[in-house]
Amino acid sequence: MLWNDQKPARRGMSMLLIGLERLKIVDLLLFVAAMLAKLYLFSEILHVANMKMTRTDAIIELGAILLFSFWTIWLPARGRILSLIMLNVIASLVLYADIIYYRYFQDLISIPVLLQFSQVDSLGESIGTLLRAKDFMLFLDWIVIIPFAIYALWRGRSDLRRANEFRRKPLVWQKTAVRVVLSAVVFGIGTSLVFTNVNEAKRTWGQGIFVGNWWNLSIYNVTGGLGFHGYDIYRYVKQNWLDAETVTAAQSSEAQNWIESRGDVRRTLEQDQLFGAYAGSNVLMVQLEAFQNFMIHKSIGGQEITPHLNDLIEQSAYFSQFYHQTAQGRTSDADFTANCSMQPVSNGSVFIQYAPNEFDCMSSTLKANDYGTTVFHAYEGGFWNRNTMYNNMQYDQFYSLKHFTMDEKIGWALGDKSFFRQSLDVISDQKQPFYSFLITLSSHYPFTMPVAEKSLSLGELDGTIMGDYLQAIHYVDAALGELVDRMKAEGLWDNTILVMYGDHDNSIKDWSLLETFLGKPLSEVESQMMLRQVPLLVHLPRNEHAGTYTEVGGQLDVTPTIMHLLGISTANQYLIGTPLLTEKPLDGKKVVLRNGAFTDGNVYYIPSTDGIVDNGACWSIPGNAVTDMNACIGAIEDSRTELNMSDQIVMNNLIENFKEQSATEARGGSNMETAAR
Ligand code: GP9
Ligand code: MN
Repeated sequence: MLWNDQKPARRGMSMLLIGLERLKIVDLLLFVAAMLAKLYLFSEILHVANMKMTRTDAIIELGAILLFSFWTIWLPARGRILSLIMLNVIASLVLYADIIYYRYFQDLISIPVLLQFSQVDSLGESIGTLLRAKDFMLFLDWIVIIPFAIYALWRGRSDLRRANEFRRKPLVWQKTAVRVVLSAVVFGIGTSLVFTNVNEAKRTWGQGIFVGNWWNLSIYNVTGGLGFHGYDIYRYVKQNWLDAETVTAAQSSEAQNWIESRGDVRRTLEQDQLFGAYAGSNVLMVQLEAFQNFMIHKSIGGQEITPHLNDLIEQSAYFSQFYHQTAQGRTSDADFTANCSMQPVSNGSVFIQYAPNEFDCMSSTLKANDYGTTVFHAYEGGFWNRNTMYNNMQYDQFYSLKHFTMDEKIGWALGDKSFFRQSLDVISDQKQPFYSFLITLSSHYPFTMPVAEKSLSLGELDGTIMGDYLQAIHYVDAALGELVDRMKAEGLWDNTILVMYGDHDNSIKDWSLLETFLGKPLSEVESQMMLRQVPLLVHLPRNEHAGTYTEVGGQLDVTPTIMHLLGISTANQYLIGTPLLTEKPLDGKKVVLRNGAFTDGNVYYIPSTDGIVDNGACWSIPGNAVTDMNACIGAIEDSRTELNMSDQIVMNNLIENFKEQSATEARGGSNMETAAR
């Protein structure tokens, strides 16, 4: 007999190997069972709120396992078994890495995260606190399969040869035919299990998840663990290779000249009186969730909706014609446009798709100018890929949900009053000067507030989504009042520039509710402007330069405005915006919105969805009527150029090239100088 001369352990291994080979794809079935168990365990260990594995999830996982492993059927027995073991080891390690990463970052590992290794590296020091004994269960099967793999590698070939010596061998074509048909069947089953269910989710409860791409966990919720990584690889390859358009040298230098001309505009403004008037001040900037400009100075049932902001406006520079410039990336776009002064991309979010790229954001510039830089947002750190993007934006520290004590639950997470209170506890101890960026959340759609915080009498808007919005804004306004009081109490009021702006519209689609609230019907241009306008307030030490500024501006102008006040030159930086707070407003200022709309304060161009210029409408703002297209035509061209140039730069990471080029030129210049001397 084959194993008469073997020790019992080796004999067992040998029998197992021969048994698996004789029973054909039993090894594949064992692999599927082990992987399913692991993925179930994975979902239990992660324990993400509202994401328990359902029957449909298990079916999708099963399909994904089949797609992951069907190709092993092409291989001869030993190769197939070893490949399945290899797949098991890879999948187990990836899932384990996900678990560790999730415990720290509340997200799953993706390729861009791996490429930006310094972020994963920050796990290093806290790794001990992230390990749990129960994680061992993920590797239980290794107790058998690892020694078995070693045996199969070492003795497998000769065992199988000896066992098969006296068996009738099928012809090569028979073997090939069986393998091709079987693998095609397994592949077909896997594809249909995954895609039928994922497409159903995309059509129903998961609409927009793959377009918005806002959180890896939301994608995992649809695709499962293996599916998420498959999708992540597809997303990366598509973006970086399949869809990647190469920029020619001519296009790159066109984009460089264009953006440098924006720097030239800012350079001329450096002669302005206000340039550097607040050098060395702290900067505290608050991005307000869904806070629209039409809330300011309004009352309902005799009560002011934003009494604290209305008071603060008296002491601040308030921009009443200020626009959000966001697209699908919503909150993350507002963050990007206001901090990095580039247009968002039209599909998806820069935070998700281009997080590792080079930008000249306020945080990195201020850090280079010896500021302490922190960002605060009381929600999961992985949402909108913030962990990765904030790392790239060079914040010293990101305070996400896990850093806060949940002592006031409102809407998605922590109430803004507690959020400000706890953030100020950190800020007041920070080294100065600092840049602190706070992102609120309580007024997020659908504006669910606890009864105790609903203090407005709403009349006919009671019980409507607009009514809920007003209650939420009223609460946020009170929270802002507390923030100001606290800044005064901490001695920060007179050495800090306080900036506030709304991130985007409130997502209420029913215009009639807005008309009811305003008590008048709105023309198309009025509704478009109302939808896009958010407030911008800049409070300066000693209430200086307070007043209402009616010149147009947008989120891309926020960083240039603050840098101007601090006297930090952005003339050589790659930013699109221009300072809004200057002694004399800039001539011909325009705000370009991502959908191709623009305004200069006199006209407002509403583009048509087909992109044909003439199908859009050029509105006169003072006339509240459509006017001759000639009043818009030149600026439409400029707006399109702005969007194209910004896309070229953002999507091809051109800022990195521009900087390398100027560094080389500078080196060349100094070499020539040395040679001349
Ligand atoms: C969550 C918050 C909400 O972190 O940013 O994002 P939104 O849905 O408004 O884009
Ligand atoms: Mn938002």
